Amino acid sequence: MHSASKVLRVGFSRFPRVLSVAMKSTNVSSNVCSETGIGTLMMSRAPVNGLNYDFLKDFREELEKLDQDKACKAVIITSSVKNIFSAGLDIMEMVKPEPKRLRDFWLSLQDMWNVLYTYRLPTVALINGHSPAGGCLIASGCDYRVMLDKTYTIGLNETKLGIVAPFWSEASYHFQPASIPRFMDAFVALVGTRQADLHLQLGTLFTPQEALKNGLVDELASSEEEAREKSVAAISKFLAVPGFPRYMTKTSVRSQITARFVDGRDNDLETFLNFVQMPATQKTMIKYVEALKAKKPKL
Ligand code: CO8
Repeated sequence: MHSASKVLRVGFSRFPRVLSVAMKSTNVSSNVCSETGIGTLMMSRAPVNGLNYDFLKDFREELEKLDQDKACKAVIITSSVKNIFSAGLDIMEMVKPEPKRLRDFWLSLQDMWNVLYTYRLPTVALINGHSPAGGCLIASGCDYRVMLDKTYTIGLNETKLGIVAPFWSEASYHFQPASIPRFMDAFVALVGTRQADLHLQLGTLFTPQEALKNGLVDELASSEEEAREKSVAAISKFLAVPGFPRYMTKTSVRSQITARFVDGRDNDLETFLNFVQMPATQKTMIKYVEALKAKKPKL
């Protein structure tokens, strides 16, 4: 019997037997279900799964570990933090940064992204909470997205933070635009150029219904259990296709984006370092953090 049929036949028990558990840090953990061969990568950095250096490194390492686990056939990425998938980059990494740490931080984001976007196994983002900015980036890097239809939001809201949009537009002006990798490329690939143009400028955070309409997510679910079932069903479809041609096709469709990323990542790093350390950027970010702590940002 084909492995995909096996997954369908076994179904997804609410309490599946866990074949292997990799628990290295409290940030990110992973396990593989012995019945389905489905790996789960769990993000658990309270309070908001902020992507700091350690989290990004752990995330990449857990992904690589699952890839090397022969029992693992596909990966679901989700969160154990209530109402939060991920709030994106940990802004504190960029406020009054120490230069070496800042460099390592951005390199860890690039590395994580590179592994996720070119991942050999099928990946599904089970978006069970808010997913702004870097949270949306993680979801966009997967092959399929199932989102809980609750009062959550998802999107790239960087312009509203006043940081990344000036960064990328400044970058386009000052530093060879063609060679700059844009993490927003994956978002453009999902929602289309026109909608991306509009919503990246506006820093729109979509409701789940809007995200579905715009192609940013593939399915909605009314409960965590249903989201899990839909994620497993999506994986079964991926696994019904022979693995190598499926992976080669994924690689091929994403090749322009990944090539631009690989070619431009050094330039991207220097641009990021210059931008973040500019006094004006620091001023904006400090204000944003203050507003966040005072619960003022309007998402
Ligand atoms: N970084 C650091 N700390 C954060 C972040 C963050 N991204 N988000 C929230 N926090 C902190 C809060 O300040 C608060 O701290 P404290 O307890 O000390 O006051 C704590 O986490 C809990 O936050 P909330 O009380 O706000 O939690 P809620 O459950 O009420 O709200 C939200 C959750 C909706 C996620 C809310 O926290 C929020 O809106 N956060 C900001 C999200 C955001 O703007 N993220 C952008 C980060 S920049 C980024 O990711 C760039 C990505 C680049 C990708 C490329 C794009 C092109």
